[in-house]
Amino acid sequence: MKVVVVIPTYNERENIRVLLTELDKAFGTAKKYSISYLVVDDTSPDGTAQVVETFRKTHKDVFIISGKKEGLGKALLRGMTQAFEHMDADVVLQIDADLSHDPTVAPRLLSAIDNGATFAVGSRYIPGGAIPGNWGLIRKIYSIIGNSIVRFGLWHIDVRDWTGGYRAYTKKFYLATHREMEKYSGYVFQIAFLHKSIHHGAIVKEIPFHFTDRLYGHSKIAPAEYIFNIYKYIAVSRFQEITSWSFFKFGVVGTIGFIINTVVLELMVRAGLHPAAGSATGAELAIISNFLLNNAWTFGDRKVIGKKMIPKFLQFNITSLGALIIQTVSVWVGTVLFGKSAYFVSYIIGVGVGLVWNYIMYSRVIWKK
Ligand SMILES: Nc1nc2c(ncn2[C@@H]2O[C@H](COP(=O)(O)OP(=O)(O)OP(=O)(O)O)[C@@H](O)[C@H]2O)c(=O)[nH]1
Ligand SMILES: [Mg+2]
Repeated sequence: MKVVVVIPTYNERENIRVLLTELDKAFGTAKKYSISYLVVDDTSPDGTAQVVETFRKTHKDVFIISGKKEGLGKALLRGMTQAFEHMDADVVLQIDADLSHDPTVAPRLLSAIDNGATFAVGSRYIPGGAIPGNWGLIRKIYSIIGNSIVRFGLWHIDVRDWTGGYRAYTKKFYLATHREMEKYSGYVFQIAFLHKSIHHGAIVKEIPFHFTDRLYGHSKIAPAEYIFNIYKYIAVSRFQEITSWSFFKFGVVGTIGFIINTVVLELMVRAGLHPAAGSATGAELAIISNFLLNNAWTFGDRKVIGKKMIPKFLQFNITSLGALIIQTVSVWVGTVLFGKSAYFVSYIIGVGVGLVWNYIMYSRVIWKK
C-alpha cells in the first residue's frame, strides 16, 4: 500500500518541521506501508517552503508543491491530484500542519484502511476522542452543535465527525468526485468530500483522537463564511435529493396510494360501513400498495425479495405511522393555536412534513443502500 501524507500549509513555519519529525517517528513501527510526505504550500509569506526545502535535504521521502493561495479546499485537491495521479498513491492521509492532529494516531487511520475501511476519519466526537478541555463552554457547545448540524442536516448520523481534516482515504473517491470537488474552495471541502464519498460507497471507520489547540501561528478559518457555506451545502444537497428522480417516483406511488385510500373509503361508506372502518381499511391497502410499488420501482435498485419482505413490510407500517402522527399533531397544534377553521392548512403542512419524513425513512432506513 503506497501512502502519501498530504499536509496543507499556510504560514506553518514553526509547526511543519515538528510535524514531519513526529509523523516519521509514529510510522516507525508501521513500515509495512510505503510512506511519503507531500506538503501543499500556498507560497506562505512566513517562509514555510524554505523550512521544508531544508528538511528535504536529509529526508528524501518529503516533497513539496507550491501554488497561489486559493483556500484550503483547492490546496487539498491539488494535493490529492499530485498524490494519486503523479505519485502513484493508493491512499492519501490528510493532516493539518498545526499539530492539532495527534501524529501518533496516523498509523491507526492506516490500519483501519488495511482492515477493510475505505475512508478513515479521525474523530473528536466518539468515545476516546475529545475536543480541548481548556476550551470555554461556549466554544465547546459551538463546536458540538456545528458538527451536529452537519450530521443531522445531511442525515448521516452514523458518522460523528464531519468537520475535521484528519483522514485517510483510497483513490476511488478522488477519481469519483474530483471534478465536482473543484467548486468547494474553502473549509466546506472537508464536509463535501466525505459526503460525496459516502454516496460513492465509502466504508467509513472513525478513529478517536484528542484534538489540541495550535501552539504556534494563527487559525485561517473565517467562521461566518464557513458557517454560511455549511448551510448552503446542506440546503443544496438536500434540495437535489428531494428533486431527484426517485423522489418523483415516490410522489407517483404516493398519489396512487392516496387514490386507493380515498376510493376504498368512499365505497365502504356507501356500502353502509362506518367511515372509521373505511378509513382504516383504505389506509392499510394504500400502505400495501405503497410498499409494493416503492419496493419494485422507486427503490428498485435495492429491492427486498422473498422472506425478507415480511419484516420490511412491518417496518414500513411503523414508519408510515410516523407520518400519520406528524399529520395528526400538525392538525391538532394548528387548531389549538389558530382555531378549528385552520384545520385544512395545518393538514396540508402535516402532509408535507409527513412526505419528507417518509421519503427520508424509506431511502435511509427501509431501502437503505
Ligand atoms: N495550502 C493551504 N493551506 C491552508 C489554507 N488555509 C488553511 N490551511 C492549512 O490547513 C490546516 C488547517 O487550518 P487552520 O487554520 O489550523 O484551521 P483549523 O484547524 O480549522 O482552525 P483552528 O482550530 O483554529 O486551528 C493548517 O495546516 C493550515 O496551514 C490555504 O488556503 N492553503
Ligand atoms: Mg488548526
